[in-house]
Amino acid sequence: MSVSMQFNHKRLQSDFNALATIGATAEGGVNRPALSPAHLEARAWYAAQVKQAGLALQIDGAGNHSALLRSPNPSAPTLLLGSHLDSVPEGGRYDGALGVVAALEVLRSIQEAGLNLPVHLEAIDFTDEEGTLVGFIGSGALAGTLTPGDLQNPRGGREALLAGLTRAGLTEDGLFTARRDPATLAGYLELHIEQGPWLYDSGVDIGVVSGIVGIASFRLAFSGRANHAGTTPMAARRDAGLGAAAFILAARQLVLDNFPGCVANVGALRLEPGAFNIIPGRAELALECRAVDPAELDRLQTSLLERAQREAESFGLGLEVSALGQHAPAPMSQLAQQAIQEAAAELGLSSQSMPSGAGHDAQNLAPLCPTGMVFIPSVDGISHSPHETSRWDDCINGANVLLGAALRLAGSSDCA
Ligand code: HGY
Ligand code: MN
Ligand code: MN
Repeated sequence: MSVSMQFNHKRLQSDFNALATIGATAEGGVNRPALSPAHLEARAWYAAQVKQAGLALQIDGAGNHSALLRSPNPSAPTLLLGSHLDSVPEGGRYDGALGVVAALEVLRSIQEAGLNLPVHLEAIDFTDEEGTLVGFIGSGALAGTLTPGDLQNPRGGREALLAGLTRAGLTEDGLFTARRDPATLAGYLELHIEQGPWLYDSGVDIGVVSGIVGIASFRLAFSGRANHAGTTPMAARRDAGLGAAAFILAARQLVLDNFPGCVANVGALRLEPGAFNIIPGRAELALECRAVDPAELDRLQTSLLERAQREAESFGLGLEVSALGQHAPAPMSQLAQQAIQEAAAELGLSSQSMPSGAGHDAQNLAPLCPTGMVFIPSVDGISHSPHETSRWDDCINGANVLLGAALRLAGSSDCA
């Protein structure tokens, strides 16, 4: 059987469009934070698609939803394909969703072709990839890297986590039953939009991901003294907002000057009590920093936290730092990269090896089994925005490459 099967493009597009209506926003994106009603609605939709396709549905203790196409060999390992149906708040339609519907389409196409593989195929939707609750709950639970400690002070807050688990019918203890024995895994492949400008600007069709960035998250709280905004002399203030503002600017300059290729972001800032006429006594900010190299990620976060302390002292402020989770950088497997590159070449598509500045579930799977990611161009590099979009031809290319790479990784031999 040739490994360059094609598949039902129309069905993929109708799935994608149907999914994009769930949690749709007026601006053209989606709002499906992990375990929110919209996210659970998307999962129910996915489950219905799986059943309609005559595939087995599996939901594990971490809420990961999977379609299964079993090999005739019951003791065969499982090749995982997939991504995530949750989104960032006010996000885009492609991030995660494309990878899940493409993975399902690969299973349906192989099933309809009557191809028997030496592996079970599983199209999985991972829980909380975006970290609006914890970050990588589903893939971390499956990989055995999620710990009870991760659930105590998560970046989305413990209350939101417990509410989400309850809404989804999940329990903290149940999350840890999702762990898989790595010996049962033949590999993991994920199709994803690049979420940056490189492929789109360079005109390359396919990105073959070489490695995924490491991510460290912190909550910083600058504390000063709330006071009257009108009667307190400017020189006598302990304004927590000044410490936070000075740190945000200093963090940007520190990364630009000393950490080429790394990033830092303050994605949320809250001033308390938060009134026009009160000097903010407290300023809380959400800090995230990323680096491809583990040692550099350590140096980066140390430098940022030292700088935060200096800014706090310069404005007479206190500083509390809460570490909210860290995900190690992960190299992709040579085997998977080669399968992706060959599948692209066979389809006459240009491809280029490239790192991922975005985090992905694949970084949890990489230490367990041969893991790879297929990137397609993001128009103008926009993502985590309702204006995130990709050309549909690129989506088809990506799904075809996912199919070809899956057949290669699965040994592509008919084992009937
Ligand atoms: O945040 C990220 O990098 C990914 O989109 N979850
Ligand atoms: Mn994603
Ligand atoms: Mn994302």
